[in-house]
Amino acid sequence: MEMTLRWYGSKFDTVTLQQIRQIPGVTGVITTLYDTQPGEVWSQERIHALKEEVEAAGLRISGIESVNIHEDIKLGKPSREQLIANYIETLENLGKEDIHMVCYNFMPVFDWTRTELARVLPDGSTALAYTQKAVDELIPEKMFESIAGDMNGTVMPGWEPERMEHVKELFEEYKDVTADDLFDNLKYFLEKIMPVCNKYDIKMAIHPDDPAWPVFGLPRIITCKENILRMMKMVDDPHNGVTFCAGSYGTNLKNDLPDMIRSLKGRVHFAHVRNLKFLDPNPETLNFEEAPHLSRCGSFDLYEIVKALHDIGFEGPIRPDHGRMIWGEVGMPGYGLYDRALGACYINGLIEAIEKNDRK
Ligand code: CS2
Ligand code: MN
Repeated sequence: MEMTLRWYGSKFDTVTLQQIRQIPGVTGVITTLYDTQPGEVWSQERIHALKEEVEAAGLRISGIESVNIHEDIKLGKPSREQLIANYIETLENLGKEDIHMVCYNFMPVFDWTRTELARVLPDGSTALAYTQKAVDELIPEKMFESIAGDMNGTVMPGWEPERMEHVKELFEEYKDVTADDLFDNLKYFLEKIMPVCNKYDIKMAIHPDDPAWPVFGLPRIITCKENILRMMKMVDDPHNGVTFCAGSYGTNLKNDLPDMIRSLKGRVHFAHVRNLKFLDPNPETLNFEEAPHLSRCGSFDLYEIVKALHDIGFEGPIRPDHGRMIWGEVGMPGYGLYDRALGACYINGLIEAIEKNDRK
């Protein structure tokens, strides 16, 4: 496994490549062209420039998170033809620049959903958190305004203001879209892009929906073992794979994370490791916060998660996921330097222990 950190580019990230380079064991970044819109073609020149910048800092681009999917593709509208053609061109340009892993998601309207970006934990740090009650009381169109105040002036992935301007119309468009429609539209998209993925050996890695169940009456399909295996079979090509995001699948307590990983042998192309702490697991009143990566600090056994990844022979990029804001750091909630650096070291420690045991 290759330890990486997510990096949003020098214009948008408060963390620098030079800082990332000093985290022991981190050799690559997972990055993106953060100022592109879904549907836009990424030019080879821009990808090349990004690559040079990363390499000049002694790191490499281990993959992209994300090349976002335009809503019309998820909705299956006629305009998807052109948008898919553009996506293929972007993949081609990434392939020519020797980039072989692309993370994306297929969530309608909203990307991940949290109800608090800065819940104060007992130790004084702050973390992202979720309470069902808050979601139930929220008018979806107001979701953006309600969290914008906590973004510390950053633009958070999935919560770009341009996207949020159209939330109301989008809800209207998704009114009659069922989960099966969404599966069909995903299949259509994947079948179109598989040839270019095969040509350049680009592994597509779908990120789970977060939280892993339908929200605000919108269908969500990448939520559990049954659905993800359905998707793998639907387009049975190793380039159609997954981002195993422990924190996202783990929002749904019915998901057995190590078991899911083991069922996805050969199809996990990217791993996100993070811990959640459930203060109340009752689905009606559900309340959890994002915890430090250590198993003893949260509800997941990270050793078992990393062990399952190791056992299925996963060799791709892995990264700590959201961290808390600690030691007074100000930045994009979930994406500060310090707590993620601790997370990377902890996960690398687990990998070392597992590999050592293997040799015995
Ligand atoms: C991520 C998602 O930051 C996060 O919460 O888990 O934004 C993720 O990057 C996208 O859904 C992947 O396309
Ligand atoms: Mn994730």
